[in-house]
Amino acid sequence: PATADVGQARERIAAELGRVRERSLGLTVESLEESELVAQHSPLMSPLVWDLAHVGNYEEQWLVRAAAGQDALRPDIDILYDAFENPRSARVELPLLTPTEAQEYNARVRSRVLDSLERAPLDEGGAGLLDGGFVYHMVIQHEHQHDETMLATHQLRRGDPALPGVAAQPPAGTSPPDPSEIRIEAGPFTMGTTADPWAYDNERPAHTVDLPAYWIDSHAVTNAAHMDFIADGGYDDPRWWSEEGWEWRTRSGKRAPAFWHRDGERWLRRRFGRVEPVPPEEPVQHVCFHEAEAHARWAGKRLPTEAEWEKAARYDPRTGVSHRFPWGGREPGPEHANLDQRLLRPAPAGAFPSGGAPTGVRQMLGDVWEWTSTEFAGYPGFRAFPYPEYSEVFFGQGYRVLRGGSWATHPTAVRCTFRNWDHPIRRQIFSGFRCARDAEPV
Ligand code: AVJ
Ligand code: FE
Repeated sequence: PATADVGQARERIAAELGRVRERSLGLTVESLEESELVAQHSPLMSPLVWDLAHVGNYEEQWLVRAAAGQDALRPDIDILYDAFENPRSARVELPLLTPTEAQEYNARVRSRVLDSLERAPLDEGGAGLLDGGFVYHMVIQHEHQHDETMLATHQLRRGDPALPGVAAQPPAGTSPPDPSEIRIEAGPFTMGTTADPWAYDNERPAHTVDLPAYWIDSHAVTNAAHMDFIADGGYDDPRWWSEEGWEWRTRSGKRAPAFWHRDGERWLRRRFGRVEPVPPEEPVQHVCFHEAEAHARWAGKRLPTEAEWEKAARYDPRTGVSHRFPWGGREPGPEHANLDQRLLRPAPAGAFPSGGAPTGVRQMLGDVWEWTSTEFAGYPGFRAFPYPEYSEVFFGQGYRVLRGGSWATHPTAVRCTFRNWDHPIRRQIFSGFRCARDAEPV
């Protein structure tokens, strides 16, 4: 039976590798001219052609060299695509591969990978690179994460739309969220994971966390609620902001989420090159941690900790079991969550009743990444694997954890244990939030 399982695992890996590459090409060479691929659309982002060759170079380093033990194809370009050597703002100045060269390089790497996959011992025991297919999953997720980053670059670019426009159509089963808050009783739950062969080092190991009772919103904060915060003078009232947040607010001059602008009485937003009225029922998007925190305080609440977020998302109070997804163990489908770049926008609050958690919270996965109050750090017993530059070097640097993935996240790159992080001032990512508050003990 082990042999049949390994055969199936290889097929799944090959299929996922093919799917993610299709997406990367769709967001680059298939949607933009060469001049736009090599351009710097924002100092916050890489030129898209950098992301394209970077995912190929990462694949070469991990699957051709480390996993298959083969000689390097292009050791000379490692330095160009090293994210630590080159800050995003400087990548446009590098002697990068052209879009055509990048495509050819990626294809050469890929054919080596598919060859060696046939022989890869995926059932290898212990905690090796190949165990359970780990390093392949890591490479697939890495490319999907860059695809989401590429979409943030698309959102920042000016000019005619390059992506299809998508109308706001509430998915079937959408109804106003009710109740608006859920009480989670005090008690321990299992946070993180030890066994998941897709989990990054920062999700490990599984450990017990005991939380006091708290309330958490059943859905993410909507544009309507954020327009109320704005109308109530929230951006001009230092009472709601932390000292650091107020510093950001005054220095930046920002008074609304990114990509919003005022048109008389209305708020409009630019979405991938098209302007539309801000849809009131959608989760607010493109807010930074400081804006999320200020809004929550204005509402008489606070942001959840990441433990509170994870417990609400995956803990079943009836059985005491923590699940991989809010709805259980089944792979995410279109009925569960707004993932996978299907809608190209968040779905209204109250969508996806089939994707709810046993606690009653909705839309924990998909729609918008949710800021938490927690600073990114390692769990007790953390061990960097397979390299410290994925997570460990970001610990204790003031990054805040975001949870749950967005509409732009691929299903293989999110689960209830998945941890994302960013600087508290960043808002070009597909970020929103939900609120929480302490509960009075019963
Ligand atoms: C987990 C999204 C913060 O983009 O910086 C990509 C993912 N790491 N290449 C990032 C990542 C290496 C990472 N985030
Ligand atoms: Fe990367």
